[in-house]
Amino acid sequence: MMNWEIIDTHAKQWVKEAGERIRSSFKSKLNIETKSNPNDLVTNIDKEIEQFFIQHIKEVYPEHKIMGEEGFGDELQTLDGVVWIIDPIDGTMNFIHQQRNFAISIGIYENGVGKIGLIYDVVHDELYHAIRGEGAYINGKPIPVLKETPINEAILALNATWVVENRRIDHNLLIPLVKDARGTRSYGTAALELVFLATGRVDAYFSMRLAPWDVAAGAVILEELGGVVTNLRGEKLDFLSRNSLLAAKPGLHQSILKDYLKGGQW
Ligand code: 2AM
Ligand code: CA
Ligand code: CA
Ligand code: CA
Repeated sequence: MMNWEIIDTHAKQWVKEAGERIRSSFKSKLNIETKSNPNDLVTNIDKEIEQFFIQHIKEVYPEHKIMGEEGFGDELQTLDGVVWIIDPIDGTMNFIHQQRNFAISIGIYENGVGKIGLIYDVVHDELYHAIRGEGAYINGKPIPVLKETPINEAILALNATWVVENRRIDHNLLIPLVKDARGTRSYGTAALELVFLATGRVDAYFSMRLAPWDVAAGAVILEELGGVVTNLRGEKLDFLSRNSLLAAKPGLHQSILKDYLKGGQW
């Protein structure tokens, strides 16, 4: 039997320490590089923090596997065993431009099933956290389970780029959804958007394309509270590839799928 409490204690300790390193980095000059395009950014801190986690995990849990955004982890073909899915800084653009609205995100999975989710809002010193079957917490305080919200009272988190004309997607189907919702918000960090949903600050979050490390931790936290996390076709996510995402309060998830997204090419 895996002792998730002990793994969780280690993970929390490392996340806090990594957060402290990130806060200290605000004093020094960042080294910024681009990845797939001029707006896809990475810094020396993203890389350092990922390496920091890998070093600790490998030392204490040599048999665990690691999937990290910046590529210092293992090359995984399966999710067999225990896999740490790590985004050292989710919201790198915000980190660089705003020094806020970013988070550390760590999901710990066993044979593809989410066991632990940790999302640390470094600047606000807020740690969102769940162990499967034990509820979800913010700085140790239980988060209440989610209540249903109808679409006309819902705040949707989404990135505006998905609603403008885009050959890859059925953006026309999103227009009625955005019109019917009470409001929209865009935070530029999937991990925090998922915990804002977990705490009821938004009611649904969707994206056309996210990587496993953007969602792995948030999915564990949300599902503990009755939230529903699927792709835009309503299917289970595949944590070995990129997925679209619809995460929402329980009734709202079903109605967005049925009343707005059904039949779309996602
Ligand atoms: P990142 O900051 O870790 O890269 C921004 O809306 C959200 O999408 C962030 O969570 C961001 O994570 C993620 N993101 C940014 N660029 C992306 C890309 N090229 N592919 C997939 N996800 C991306
Ligand atoms: Ca990135
Ligand atoms: Ca990310
Ligand atoms: Ca990242």
